[in-house]
Amino acid sequence: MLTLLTSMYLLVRAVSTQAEPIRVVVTGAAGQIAYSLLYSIAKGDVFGQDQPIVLILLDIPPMLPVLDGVVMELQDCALPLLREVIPTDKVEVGFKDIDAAILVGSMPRKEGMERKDLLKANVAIFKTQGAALDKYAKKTVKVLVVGNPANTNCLIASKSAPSIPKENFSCLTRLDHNRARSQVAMRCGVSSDSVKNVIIWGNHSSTQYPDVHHAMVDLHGSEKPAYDAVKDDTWLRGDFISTVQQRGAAVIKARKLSSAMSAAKAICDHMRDIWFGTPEGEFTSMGIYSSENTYGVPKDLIYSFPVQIKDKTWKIVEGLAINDFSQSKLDATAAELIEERDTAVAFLGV
Ligand code: NAX
Repeated sequence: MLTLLTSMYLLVRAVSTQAEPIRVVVTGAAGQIAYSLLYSIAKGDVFGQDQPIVLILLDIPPMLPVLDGVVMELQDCALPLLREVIPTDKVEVGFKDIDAAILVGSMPRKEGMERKDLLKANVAIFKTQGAALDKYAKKTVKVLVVGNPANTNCLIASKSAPSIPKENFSCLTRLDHNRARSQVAMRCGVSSDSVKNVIIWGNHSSTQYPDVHHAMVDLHGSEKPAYDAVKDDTWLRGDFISTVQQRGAAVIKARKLSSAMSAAKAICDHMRDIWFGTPEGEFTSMGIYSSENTYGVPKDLIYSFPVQIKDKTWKIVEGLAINDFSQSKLDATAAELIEERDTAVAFLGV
């Protein structure tokens, strides 16, 4: 019996170690977020410890020499799951048959540049990349947009890839979600995993609405609503919200560089939840396509909602009570997204 069990175990192990590699592309791969991100992906933190990976690094032509350095470092990590690393500046190579796309690459804001000009430069990149995804990627590809303005870039990429389901596209608001979670945890003197079900609504910008009306805090064994645990409504409705909204700017001011380590961690959290699902009874935040006017959010936006994920499919958490204070904030961030979308669509003609 023991021998039979042992040989079955060895067989299962052999099969699992022979799993087909998945192809994952990271754009902006020579940039600072990618530098913090690639190691975690390559060592199995996102797609699983038994999932071999072909990692494709896409950036623009002047960055190819830098990519060579990143490739050497990945090789030098001697990671068993990493089957191949492909550096490229061509979308037809970068997006060929991919299973997951993490679109970080974008144009940074230059001095004196208007917000609208930055938006136009970036949505043009995401139009091209959306069209390339449509042409070259698997139809099951999961696309995560990180490059800013992340929501509108994601919308444009999705509109430019009509053969890929809109549900396969999402944008990163997990960093904001993690920031909100951590702020509440620090305030209550508990670890971040003692706080669950915070929500980021709307745009990944300073109009986003970090909402803890449905969050729960485990205060040393007793679970309480966040408002009861924090016991400071003024802070929760004031400084807490502005701290999360302005956190990116605060990091830039202090570090003279934008958030990279925390952004990379959030990307891993987001993609891992898509791949393996959210824990039972918990939800997370991500920018997804609004098709149903849920919570009064206009259709045809990429808007951050509370979601639960199962079998690689998200579902908006519905039926949460939204008070007037919250509703006005949901509406304000939607208004900004409508303006961004209309500017982008008029400019690109998509
Ligand atoms: P970096 O400037 O360090 O890197 C960007 C990289 O993108 C560069 O290597 C650049 O050559 C490349 N790139 C530019 N155009 C490209 C194209 N057409 N195809 C492929 N690659 C291209 O920026 P980094 O700090 O890594 O940030 C990247 C983006 O993430 C920025 O847009 C940033 O604003 C955004 N962020 C979004 C966050 C979110 O939560 N959604 C948080 C972190 C970050 O601020």
